[in-house]
Amino acid sequence: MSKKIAPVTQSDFIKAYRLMLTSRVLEEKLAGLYRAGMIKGGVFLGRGQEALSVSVGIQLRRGDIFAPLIRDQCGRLAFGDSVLDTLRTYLGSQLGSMRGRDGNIHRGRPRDGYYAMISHLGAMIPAVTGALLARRLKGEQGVVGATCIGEGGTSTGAFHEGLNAAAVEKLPLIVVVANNQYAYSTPNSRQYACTDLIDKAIGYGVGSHKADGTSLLDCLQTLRNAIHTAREGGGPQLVVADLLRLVGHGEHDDFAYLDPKLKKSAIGSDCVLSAEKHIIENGWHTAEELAAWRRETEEEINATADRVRREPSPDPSEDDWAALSRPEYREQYAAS
Ligand SMILES: Cc1ncc(C[n+]2csc(CCOP(=O)(O)OP(=O)(O)O)c2C)c(N)n1
Repeated sequence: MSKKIAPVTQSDFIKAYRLMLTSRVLEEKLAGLYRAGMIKGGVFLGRGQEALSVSVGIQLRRGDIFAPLIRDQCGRLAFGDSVLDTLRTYLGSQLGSMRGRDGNIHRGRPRDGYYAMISHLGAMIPAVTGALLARRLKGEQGVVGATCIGEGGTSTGAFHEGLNAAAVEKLPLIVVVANNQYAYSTPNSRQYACTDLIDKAIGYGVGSHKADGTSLLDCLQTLRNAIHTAREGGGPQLVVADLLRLVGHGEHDDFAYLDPKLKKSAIGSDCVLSAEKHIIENGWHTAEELAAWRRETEEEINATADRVRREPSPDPSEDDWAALSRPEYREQYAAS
């Protein structure tokens, strides 16, 4: 590889941690609003996956492609989504970029490289593979495309077809697998038979990177390496991070199937708390300062939610149901 990969600095770490904190507090708010009956549709949280998710979103550049999945609230914020637009989408505000039409997680800004997810597991891999091929055919260079998936999604045909095609074409695709031990209630022992998911990289002929999903430092450095390698022409890179989903599949799921041994194991630790420990132990900030950041974040998110709850909802009989891709909506969307 031509250029040296810079190590993660204190400032990189703190910037990523602040986004993790925002994401965590925002998701706690979303869970509360869901329980209070104020959110229609499902709420799927990324609690425990923030370190991995932020490490993808924050290290991509303008012009890159990011295709997040349901547990990537943190990566979305890191890639430029806002708390305001997130709350507008969940609360069905007509002023949000999805104009109150979305089922909470399919939001995106395709023209900024921020793709709206397709729910069918694995489908974003061929979508990003195709987009990268299109960019190559247009002569664009130096662009990478990253997409996230759970270990359950790696069992689909779309995962196989997309990754195989990207490997054959040597496209700059980064597939980030959050191995959170359960696909809904299906444990890993019923999901795949290889020893480690990362072994799949050998079969596809792509680069492989293993990360400790509970460690922000390790996730940042691993994703930095993977993104750099893909950008420099190394072809697709498979990143697998081991961690534990710290909540149910969605807020409707009580997670009664969780094996308590996993919760007590090393992968059961909370990446937000581990990042805070790292900051305090290195003497970068005190526990009091971190507590103040959390209070400020909570105040800001509560105020934004109160504002959004006063905004109008779409009126189904009055709404223009034309696609959001129409030029007039595109303009509004770009301005929001
Ligand atoms: C092709 C396909 N099959 C089934 C589903 C239903 N489904 C939605 S999420 C989910 C579990 C996903 O597990 P995993 O990929 O491990 O991601 P996690 O939810 O653990 O983050 C399933 C089975 C789907 N969306 N797409």
